[in-house]
Amino acid sequence: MSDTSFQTEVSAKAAESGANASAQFAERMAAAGGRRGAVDTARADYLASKAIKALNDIVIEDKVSYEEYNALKAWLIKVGNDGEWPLFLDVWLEHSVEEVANAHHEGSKGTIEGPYYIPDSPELPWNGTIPMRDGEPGTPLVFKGQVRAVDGRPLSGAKVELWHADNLGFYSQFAPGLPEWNLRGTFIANEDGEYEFTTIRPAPYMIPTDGACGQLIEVAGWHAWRPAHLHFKISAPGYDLITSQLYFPGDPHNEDDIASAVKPELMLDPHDNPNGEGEIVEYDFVLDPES
Ligand code: MBD
Ligand code: FE
Repeated sequence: MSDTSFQTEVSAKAAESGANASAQFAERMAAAGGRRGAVDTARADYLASKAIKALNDIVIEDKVSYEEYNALKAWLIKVGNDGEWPLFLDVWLEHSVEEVANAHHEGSKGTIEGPYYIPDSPELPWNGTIPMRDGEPGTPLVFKGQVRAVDGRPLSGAKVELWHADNLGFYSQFAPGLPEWNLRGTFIANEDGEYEFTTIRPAPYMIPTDGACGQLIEVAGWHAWRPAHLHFKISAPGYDLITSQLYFPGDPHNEDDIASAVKPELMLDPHDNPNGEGEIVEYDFVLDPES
């Protein structure tokens, strides 16, 4: 936590963060016993047939050429070689999966997890400071609020997991030169479900431009930006876990997030901290009973 070499991060490469994201995901799937049983034969037949037909329809309708077909083939191979399947799927597909999964929730809105979550971050008291380097660059941000159930009861001991990019837009364990748990922590709410902790305001995030996803963005004339965001997982026994992200007003990419993961309910309202150091913001989380 005393490393102040902020230079190494900027040499982050897609292949490295992609390989890390792919390995992390494989590890978590293996720990969960794999997911082969998650899709039965009838469902696999139905969904795979529908997906293949959708692609064939595009080829016929839009008269896709052999040049275009081979460009696609080369690009798909590159997505795998760069380890960017987690990035590609989480940026361009996960938002719809999240919408379907949480449509029934009456409590706080959530949004996508993205490729950079790491479970089991260090546990901290309800009012701690997230692990960060000495002199961590960025505006200090005090984040406070309460975890409640939809019936209004405070959820004592709820877990508030937070992870986010640093002031250059890099995530620990996915960019070189950062301490393992930098800007990752699990706060345990007090008896009244409250938390009040200090972190720093993250920078907007540009997805890696030197890999397959960056190549697609460039050839299609898109941009690679996500607005600055804080990632959360909020959980308490007997309640559905919420995966969320919170955003800052005025970010130029709140309206055109490459990952389509911004919702009006997820906008923060930070103010200058009366103690003169950075900003303070309040945000509560409301959990649905386990479904
Ligand atoms: C991120 O930080 C992120 O949150 C998502 C969804 C995709 C890529 C990078
Ligand atoms: Fe992110």
